[in-house]
Amino acid sequence: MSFASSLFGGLPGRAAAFRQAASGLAQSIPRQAFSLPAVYTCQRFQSSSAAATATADTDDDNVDPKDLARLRKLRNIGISAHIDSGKTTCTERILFYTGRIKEIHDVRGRDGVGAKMDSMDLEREKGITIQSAATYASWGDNNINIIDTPGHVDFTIEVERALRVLDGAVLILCSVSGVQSQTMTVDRQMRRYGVPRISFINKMDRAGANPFRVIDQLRTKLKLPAAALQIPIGAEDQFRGVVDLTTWKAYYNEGEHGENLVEKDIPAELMDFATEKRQELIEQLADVDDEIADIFLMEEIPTAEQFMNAIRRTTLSLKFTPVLMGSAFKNKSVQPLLNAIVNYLPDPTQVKNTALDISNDEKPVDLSPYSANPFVGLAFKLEEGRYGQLTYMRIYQGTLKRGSFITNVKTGKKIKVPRLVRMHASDMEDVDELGAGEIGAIFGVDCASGDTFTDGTLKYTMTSMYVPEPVISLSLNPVGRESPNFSKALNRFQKEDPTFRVHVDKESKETIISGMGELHLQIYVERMKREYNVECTTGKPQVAFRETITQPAKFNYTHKKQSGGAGQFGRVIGSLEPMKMDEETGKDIAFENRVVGGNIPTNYIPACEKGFMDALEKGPLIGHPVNGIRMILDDGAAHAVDSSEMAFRIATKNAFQEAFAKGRPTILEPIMNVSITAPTEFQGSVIGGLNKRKGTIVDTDIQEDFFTVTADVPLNDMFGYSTELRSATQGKGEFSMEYKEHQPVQTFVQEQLVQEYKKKEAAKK
Ligand SMILES: Nc1nc2c(ncn2[C@@H]2O[C@H](COP(=O)(O)OP(=O)(O)OP(=O)(O)O)[C@@H](O)[C@H]2O)c(=O)[nH]1
Ligand SMILES: *[C@@H]1O[C@H](CO)[C@@H](O)[C@H](O)[C@H]1NC(C)=O
Ligand SMILES: *[C@@H]1O[C@H](CO)[C@@H](O)[C@H](O)[C@H]1NC(C)=O
Ligand SMILES: *[C@@H]1O[C@H](CO)[C@@H](O)[C@H](O)[C@H]1NC(C)=O
Ligand SMILES: *[C@@H]1O[C@H](CO)[C@@H](O)[C@H](O)[C@H]1NC(C)=O
Ligand SMILES: [Mg+2]
Repeated sequence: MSFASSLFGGLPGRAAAFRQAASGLAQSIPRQAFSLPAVYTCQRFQSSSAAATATADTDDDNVDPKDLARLRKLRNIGISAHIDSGKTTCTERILFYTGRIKEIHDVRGRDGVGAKMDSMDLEREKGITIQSAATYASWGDNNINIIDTPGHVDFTIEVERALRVLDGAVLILCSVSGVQSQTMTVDRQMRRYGVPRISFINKMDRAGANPFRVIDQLRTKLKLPAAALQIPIGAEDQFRGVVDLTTWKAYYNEGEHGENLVEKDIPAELMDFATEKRQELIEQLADVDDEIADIFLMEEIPTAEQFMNAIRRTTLSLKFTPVLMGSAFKNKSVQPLLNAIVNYLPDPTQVKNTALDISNDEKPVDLSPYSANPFVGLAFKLEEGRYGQLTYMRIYQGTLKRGSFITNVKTGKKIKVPRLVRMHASDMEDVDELGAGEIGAIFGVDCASGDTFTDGTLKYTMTSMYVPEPVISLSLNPVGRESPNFSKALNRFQKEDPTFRVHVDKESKETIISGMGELHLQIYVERMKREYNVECTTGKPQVAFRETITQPAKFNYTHKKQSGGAGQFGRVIGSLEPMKMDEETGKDIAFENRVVGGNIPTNYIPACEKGFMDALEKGPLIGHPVNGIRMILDDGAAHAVDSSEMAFRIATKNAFQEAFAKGRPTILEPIMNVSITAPTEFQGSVIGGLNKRKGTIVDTDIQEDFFTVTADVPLNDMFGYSTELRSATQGKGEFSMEYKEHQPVQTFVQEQLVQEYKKKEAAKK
């Protein structure tokens, strides 16, 4: 029986169709697909994707065959892509076709219910995803854990932590706007964690849909060897189904909800095009796979199974991404995506995960994803709920049982697992145990995001995830009576979201919140009001400026006070110099002590370093944090009676400020990578608008009726851009932006900022 030949036999009724789909699928997957040679195990957290040497399969010998069978049928996948590409809509269809939910509710649907995965009120109102949500479904006898992630870059940490713990991903693209700058961000995140992915071109029903242009962009913009496994039948609002180039059949969705996937012969008029695209697929695969290369050289056509095995091999080793297409909203061609998830994305045994063994000098150790091994799990996400903290956990090896004891490796604390659940968006289902490779959540356990848990016999920690720096901040003032809810809410948000920071300005005593963008902060302000009944007024959003110097400067500073009482004396001599970010440590500030001969007694050196840290907090120019500086302490002097830690701390701080002024100081501002897509008729006004906002155009690209322009624009000049773009393009333009780097502001801007700051400071006195 060839793959999918008996798929969807056309039995009446949805349930029957599901069963049929499921069993047909399960039988039709060739064995080999699930027993790939070890070399195809994909490597996580290594830069070279293809270099697969070690393998998680090494101890297969003593693995319980039942456990192995379970793992082979498990997929942990994430759905990520740029904003509004249809991730949540697609997940909703997946849940429906797998029988997980009984009816479909659309994002911004007219019924006002909202999609299952967008469970927060605010998400349903705004029609966007804010928090990633986890769920699970079964397709045939395969179990799939799914995390739907937000697309907006303000919530990028949600994507980051999902990709950290998932084995594979679906990259969704829009058939019209294609690869956008945010797609590139997601692509970088996927590469960072070495996640194999399949691509799904959604919205094939839209006017201007062109999947092959999108595939071109995958190749050129993302440098991804990609090829379509399907071609569309009908276009735009006539889009009816797909031709599968590997099985050489056509598939249509029939039934009220598109629940019957009907297999037919390829329409005659599409034969030529299908043949051409199949050849393209063979050529792309031949580039990255030896078996297909041989078949290609012999000018033969691979069988469906040869195709499938090659696509699986190359996808797992990150050499290829298969491209599928459909329209989630129109209930078209989602089932083939589910089949592809099972067929082409790895099971947990095919992903290598590494931990560091603390009891052995942090030596890397491979984790082995079987239930019989000692338990190792990573807490990757926290949520404060009605019943206490909900901790999402990925189980890397061993079994997590309700009532068992686990140890937090960082704190050494031993805790009992009071309640264990599987998540289904905001609902949960209690379970007694979760096996290796699973994703679930535990209740009522206090820990931090990124903590590793073990059964107590191992001292392993997993590497944590990448956390980007906040770029924007606001002052926040509660209205009316002081309520403990204000700080309660801020503490909770801070704990849940590492990209959200709170601090109190020492002088103004105002609470300052910082995060990844205006929307990010707005959402928290709104949640304070709804969930904690604390209404707040906010100050004007400020970009996260930084201060630095551009040339070295020396200091020789004496702090001296001898008027009555105990005197104070401390002298520090040395220099400041600009410092680039250290690639390894990620640090761009350093304090170096080169004092010899005890001119500053060693016990005062830490106080000097503290003085340096004090000075970094609030830069001399406009009171923003100082970065990119190394302070070198060469020499100094102390007094037998009058010197103290305090005296050296103050001396160093003042010395820093004195030298800073001589180091040609400059203000740095965040520069954003902005990408705009709109119909070509608006190109002039869009580019004019960017110029007004001090944008530097990096690239423009015209594809049929649409143009895409990429520009570097200071974040400080991007306030209110979405409104401007909407009116400049009659609502037809879309834009996305992400943080690129900090760059010096223009001289006149610096002068302006400094004047403003001086005025504000003077007003305080
Ligand atoms: N025409 C068309 N519209 C679609 C399709 N899929 C989704 N949409 C619409 O696109 C909009 C965004 O869909 P979502 O599913 O919320 O997109 P998302 O990727 O989850 O968005 P974020 O989570 O906010 O990043 C909604 O209005 C959907 O109805 C599709 O296949 N065709
Ligand atoms: C900025 O965007 C362009 C095009 O979208 C891309 O080529 C570039 O890599 C991006 N750079 C950064 C730092 O994000
Ligand atoms: C898709 O299926 C849902 C669920 O039954 C239905 O409400 C919706 O109208 C369908 N959409 C289309 C375009 O057929
Ligand atoms: C504080 O927040 C809780 C919800 O977390 C809410 O029930 C309570 O009413 C709030 N208290 C006040 C004084 O608003
Ligand atoms: C530092 O200043 C002191 C007093 O102002 C002076 O005696 C000393 O020579 C100076 N040292 C250096 C290295 O300039
Ligand atoms: Mg969404």
